[in-house]
Amino acid sequence: MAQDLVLSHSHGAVRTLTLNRPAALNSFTGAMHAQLLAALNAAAGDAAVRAVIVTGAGRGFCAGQDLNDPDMSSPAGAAPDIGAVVERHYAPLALRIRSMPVPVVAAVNGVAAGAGANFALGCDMVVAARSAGFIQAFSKIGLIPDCGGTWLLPRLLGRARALGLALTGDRLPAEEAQRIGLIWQCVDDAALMDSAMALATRLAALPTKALTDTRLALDSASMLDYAQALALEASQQRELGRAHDYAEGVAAFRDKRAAQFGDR
Ligand code: T3D
Repeated sequence: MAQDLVLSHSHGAVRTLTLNRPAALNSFTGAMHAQLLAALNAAAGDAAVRAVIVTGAGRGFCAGQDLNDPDMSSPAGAAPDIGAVVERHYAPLALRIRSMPVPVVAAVNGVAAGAGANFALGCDMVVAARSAGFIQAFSKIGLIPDCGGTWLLPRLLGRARALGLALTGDRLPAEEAQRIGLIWQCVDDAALMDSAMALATRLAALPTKALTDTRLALDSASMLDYAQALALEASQQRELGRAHDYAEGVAAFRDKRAAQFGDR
């Protein structure tokens, strides 16, 4: 029987996906990639799911590529085609996270290194345990940041800090990551999962389509000029304004009651 390399658990409208290779700090193998993508697709396709948490089993979040994974190696003697690994696994993962129809919260329970760091940073909100740290480990093995790192890091931090972290591969503690705006929140280790669940539950009760459209608008705006961004805002508002959630939000405001959002 195939090993459960990604555990899936639902609590109300929140689906928690746990990377489950703790002995290797949840580093990515081809098999774990396949299970993670399947679990994300299942959450995306389930109308009962309105927020997703990703986290790691054991003391680490994810140490990036499993550097011992035989699935990733090339035929004996051939130079490895790491570009193919990125195309086959990391690009689809990064794009899947960014196109999820529900918000995704990363609960970073321990070290997040290499592609593991950028997998977390690609999520919509990142909550990290105080003992966790983020490491752009790529330069230490002769690679560049992948899994979206080259796009995400300068946007989140500016060029100087992005380049500094990527060149040195130094560990950035969670507290510092919060201070410089790389992540949403750093919390005490014991409070991590409760904090992530409270945040995901709060997001799950909000108008999902508006949340994911907000992600799309912000990501798109960084590549648009001002007039184009305004045009995109108008087009998205036009669509959202015709949807149930907007009517419900306004009605709830007028009736002084809690809104019951349902669009996805
Ligand atoms: O094909 C491709 O390569 C393309 C894709 C590239 C994307 C990438 O992610 S490249 C970056 C790959 N990741 C790394 O280079 C990180 C390697 N790991 C580390 O530097 C350290 O393990 C950490 C800084 C993350 C944590 O250090 P520490 O001291 O807390 O733990 P440790 O003792 O090093 O690791 C614990 C165990 O996990 C250990 O196994 P053992 O000796 O107890 O049996 C270690 O070998 C294993 N482990 C950690 N990271 C990986 C790993 N095993 C395989 N691959 C790993 N990446």
